Amino acid sequence: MLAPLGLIVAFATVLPTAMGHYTFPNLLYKGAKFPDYTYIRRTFNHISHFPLFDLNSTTLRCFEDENIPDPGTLTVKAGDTVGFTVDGRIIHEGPLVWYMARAPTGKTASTMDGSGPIWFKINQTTPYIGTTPAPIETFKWPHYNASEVHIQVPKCIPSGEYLLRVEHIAIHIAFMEGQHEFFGACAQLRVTNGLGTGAPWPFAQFPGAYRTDEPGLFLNVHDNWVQPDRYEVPGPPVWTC
Ligand SMILES: [Cu+2]
Repeated sequence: MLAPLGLIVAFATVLPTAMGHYTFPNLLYKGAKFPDYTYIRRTFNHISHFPLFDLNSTTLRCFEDENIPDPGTLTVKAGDTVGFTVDGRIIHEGPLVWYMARAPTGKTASTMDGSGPIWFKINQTTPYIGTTPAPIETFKWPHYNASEVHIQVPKCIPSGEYLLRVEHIAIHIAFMEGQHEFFGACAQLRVTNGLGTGAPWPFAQFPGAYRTDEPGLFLNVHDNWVQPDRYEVPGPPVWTC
């Protein structure tokens, strides 16, 4: 299936992974950088930096470690921008995807478990075509090599307690089904000043939102990949105010 050049490119891309992957340990807000896993649920890979492969795992919800202490909930205003640091930088090709989920009745950002169809997508990135002719450079991803990522909390959501979920999907070896790599984390937010005029939709659940054989997770992005403009980011469409 693979041309020799594709194989070489693929392995060249895989090599840096032995040096480590990436996590999202610090929340950034209004110029502050909070300590590791403050307002962010500590992730299962906080030491190993390993990716998550299993799309049927409940770990996909927040990449959460077992028996974590409550990291606390940060109060922000709707419309504010918050960020996550990337420990290790985003060293793989793939989309950066953002979701939020409101705490169900009787739950808070710290007590909700992220189960059920409660997640709405607020942003995602798509590749753009580069101008350099080298195979890897014929396409680019907006957050490749990023050490921080940022997102605006939608202005129109109702005030309330939410999880904010950041996810990077690495697809550099996704020419083999199931070899997508998922990285992510959830921040616990108390959103104030929400206009409440927007009704987020549609909702997804984890696990359940993704399939190993969908076009955005099972494809070869190497060897002069010709359709970056048609890349289909996994999951539901983005909802905006
Ligand atoms: Cu990797």
